[in-house]
Parts: sequence; structure tokens; C-alpha cells
Amino acid sequence: MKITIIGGGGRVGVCSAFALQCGAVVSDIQLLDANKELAEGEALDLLHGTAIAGDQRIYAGDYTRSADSDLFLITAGLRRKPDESRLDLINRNVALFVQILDSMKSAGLKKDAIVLVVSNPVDILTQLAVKRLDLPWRRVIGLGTMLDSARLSSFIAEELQLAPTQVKATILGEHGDSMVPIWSSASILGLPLAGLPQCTTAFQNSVFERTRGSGAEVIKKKGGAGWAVALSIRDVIHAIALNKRCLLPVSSLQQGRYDIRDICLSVPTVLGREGIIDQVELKLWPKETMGLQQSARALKETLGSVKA
Ligand code: LAC
Repeated sequence: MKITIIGGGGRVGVCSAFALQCGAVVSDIQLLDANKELAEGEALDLLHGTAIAGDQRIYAGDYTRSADSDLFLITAGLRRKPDESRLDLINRNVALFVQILDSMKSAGLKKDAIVLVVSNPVDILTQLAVKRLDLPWRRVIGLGTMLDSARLSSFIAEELQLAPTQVKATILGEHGDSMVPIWSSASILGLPLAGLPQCTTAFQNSVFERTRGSGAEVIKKKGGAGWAVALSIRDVIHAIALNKRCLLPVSSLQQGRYDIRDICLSVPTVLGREGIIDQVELKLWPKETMGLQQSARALKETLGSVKA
């Protein structure tokens, strides 16, 4: 499987390339960036390691070499300026994103190409990609709440001093302020976390608030996320490349599950080689379902104010 990473010189792009190299599942990794020399430098550095891990072809490229990509990973994006509103940033990012989509389109796309959107606001940009690329909605996926779910599980494990990979806690909805923690299904060893005496409402609230503020905390401390987002991306790409039929909290154009449609957000989604195999409506607590519907309303409002 050939992956083209657009924004391949940036932090998220490079960390993802390294995670994919270590994962050794995909065959080709092409880094594409507005800063060509940076992409070349990163590709060269990764290439040096191909004798140690992955046996992949890794190189810097451009749109002339993108048409045969099986999957496009879009990580390119702008950061908020100190005095800028969230919506201003959204509109600047939308303009950049539209240019990227148009370049992909004019270079050509394979009929079965899959697009994985990571740039923010991810749910809004995923929706734009579906509209602008003329790809079936099943082939356009947003990273959604993958990273939020990983953060929540990791924090719970840290607080309770348990093995992080055994804690499974999911966040659904918007990758943003209205995200919804799904405590009804949070588990350890397949057993409900709620059964632990430490897992009080106060504990749940504090660990969730820390999770929701994590993106901003990382930006403040190191400029932006890299490592954990890359592992989340790797999970999604491996689910697709290996046709795993994994159920993952990724963003996609909703078709009516939980009574939500015409907006991209995260619900449990089955992923395989064709992209999205199904969106699944698993039973949630009523307040969780209401939270998801609220997330859909918040996103529709943002979408309405985006100039595209
Ligand atoms: C974050 C970015 C990757 O949540 O959206 O850190």
C-alpha cells in the first residue's frame, strides 16, 4: 500500500511516517510538503533507517507522483495566531485545504483511493473532502476522536496505576469542545471500569477535563501533538491496509445512526480495505446519545459559518 502524506514535513506528518515505518505494514511512504527541502530532509533521515526497520520505499515527492497512492494522509494545516479567533483559523485552514484537495484532484486519484484527514478542524475538513473530491463517503475518513480516546484511556491507566493497553475508554462526537466521553462502556479486561471504587463521578469528570484540554496543553508546552496522534493514525491505516474490520472512533459523513446525518463526526465505525464498511449504533446511556446529537448541532453551526 502506498501512502502519500500531505504535510509530510510537519510534525504530525513526520511522526506518522516514523510510526508507519516501525509498523512495517505499508510498502511506500511518500512525503509531500510545501517546504520541499524539509520533506526531502525528513525522507532522507527515514530512508537511513530502512535497513533497520520496515523494508519500505520512503521518499519525498510531489503531486506528479501522487496519483497511484492507495491512501492520502492529510496533515497539513496552520496554527492559530495569538489574536486570532477559532473561526478565523478555520477559514484560513479551509482555504489551504481546498487548495490541497484541488491539487490532488488535478494530479488524479485512483478509483479506490482512501483519504484520511487529520488537519483541524478535522470533522469540518473531512466533510469538505467528501464534497470536493467526488469520492464515495465510505472512502473519506477523519481521524476524529481516535486521539481523544487514546488520551482518556492513557490518563485513566496512569491515575489507577494499571496497564494502559488494557484500559479501553472511548470518546465520540466532535474532535473538539463538544466531544463526548462514553463511560457506559469504559472497561478494563472487558469488565466495567465503573465497578472500581476509585472510578467515581469526580474522578470521571477530572480525567475527562484533562483529556479535553490535552490538545491545548500539548500546543502550549511543545507547539503541537506528534507521537500519540501518529500512533492513532497508524491504527487507522493498519485497520485499512490489513482489512481488519476494526471498530474505531473515526469521523465520517453520518448516515442516520443515532439520528445524525449530513455532518461528519465520530461514531463506532468498522474499517477495512474498502474504507468504511459500516457505522454502528451501539447502545449508549441516554445522556451520551444526547451529547452526540448536541455535538452534531455544534458542528453544523460551525459548518454554516465556514466560507468554502
Ligand atoms: C490534538 C490535535 C492533533 O488534539 O488535534 O492534539
